[in-house]
Amino acid sequence: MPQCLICKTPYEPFIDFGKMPIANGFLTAEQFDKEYFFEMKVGFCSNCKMVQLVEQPDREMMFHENYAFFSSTSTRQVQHFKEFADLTAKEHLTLTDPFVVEIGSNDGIMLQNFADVGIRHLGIEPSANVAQAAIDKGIETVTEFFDEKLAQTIVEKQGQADAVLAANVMCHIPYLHSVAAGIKILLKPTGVFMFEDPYLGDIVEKTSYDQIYDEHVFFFSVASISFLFGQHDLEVVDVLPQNVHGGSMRYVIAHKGQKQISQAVIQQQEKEQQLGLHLPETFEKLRQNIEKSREELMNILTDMQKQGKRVVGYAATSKSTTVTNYCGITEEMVEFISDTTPIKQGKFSPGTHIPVRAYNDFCDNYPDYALLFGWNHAQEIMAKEEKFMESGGKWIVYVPSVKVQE
Ligand code: DWN
Ligand code: SAH
Repeated sequence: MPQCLICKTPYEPFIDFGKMPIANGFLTAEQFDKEYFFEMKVGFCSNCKMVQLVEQPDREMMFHENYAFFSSTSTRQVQHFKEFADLTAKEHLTLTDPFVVEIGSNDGIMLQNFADVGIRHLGIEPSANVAQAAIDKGIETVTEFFDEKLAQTIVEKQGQADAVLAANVMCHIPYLHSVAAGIKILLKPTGVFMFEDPYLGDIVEKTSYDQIYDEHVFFFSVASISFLFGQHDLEVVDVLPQNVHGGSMRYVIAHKGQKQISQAVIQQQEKEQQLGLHLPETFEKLRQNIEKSREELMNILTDMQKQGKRVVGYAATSKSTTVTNYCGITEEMVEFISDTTPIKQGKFSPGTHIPVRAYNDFCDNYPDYALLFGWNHAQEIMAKEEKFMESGGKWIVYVPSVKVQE
């Protein structure tokens, strides 16, 4: 039986997605026969309440010099991180010569805002190509994986931080005890660690199972995060729901006893009890909902195929790798996936080998249906695709439920 990565309690997985490739491993035809797969199973620890992948590929297989995700591909996300940075500066960088550190800083989408106004900052980003994109913009970045040892080095060279930030990266790191120990060392006595990740409550409520892929080893709740940081003499002092990536939660962590705990923390914990995030039955039900979602999506796609309709995937997201592989979506159903990221274009989708093409290929010859793999950016995407809809084009969506949408 696998053991919980946080508290070592043995647990039974509640779902097995079968063999999955590297979600961001977009590849050329010559690479097909060497493609790597792992068994993707997910479990719930009834002791510390952490939901987690049973097996995760080695970190160097996912985060390297050809990492395919560049954060700044979404204008909504650029705005979101500006707001996050502004709030941090206003509320937490009030002492003289403040220092802010970001874990998983990618192409500098957040740190740009501090660099622009001359605030002392440091990005920690192990994927060399996206780190270089940040460095090219004048953002201080080290190409390293964050852990306790690196935290010690940063403190020795640059001192402790007023604020440590992280977005969509904590859930990627299996060795979270080392990360929490590093935060304990890195934070000034009055400092805060603020991080956000897709929220387990939203995943359960919306059946957004495509948030599960190799990079996402954990699916957090206030309960599981409180347990983890509690073991390192740190505590959750505030939680703020975020309307990004289909529903995220921002957690504010401080040294124990340093800050007042907000009512929001208590209220969110009560909400989690109502949602049943502490009960194995909830995840049994989630498995059933995932299976139902797959069946409904495949019914639509096979129907379209029979009718000879053209379906094109919209955005070659990491999440789409889970959907295409788990459902068994083929090139016969989805002609190609359109994506704005140059490094993905001209390649094939991981596992299912559906061609990934430039955005212009979508615009130049609109399909009958667009399968919305970037559903978390629906607002931004719908706003710029009016012409597609005017041409009679319709959307196939699968979160929070499977449907065809005009
Ligand atoms: O946690 C993670 C999140 C933050 O980003 C990482 N593990 C990897 C990545 O996940 P994702 O690939 O599912 O992210 P997005 O932001 O849902 O999708 C980005 C992809 O969508 C890019 O390849 C660009 C593409 N895209 C597009 O083609 N047209 C995005 C938008 C907004 C568009 O209009
Ligand atoms: N913060 C950005 C990027 C999220 S993608 C955003 O929200 O858009 C996750 C990023 O975390 C990748 O760039 C990856 O290289 C990085 N990462 C993965 N493991 C890490 C670790 N141990 N320390 C720091 N960064 C890590």
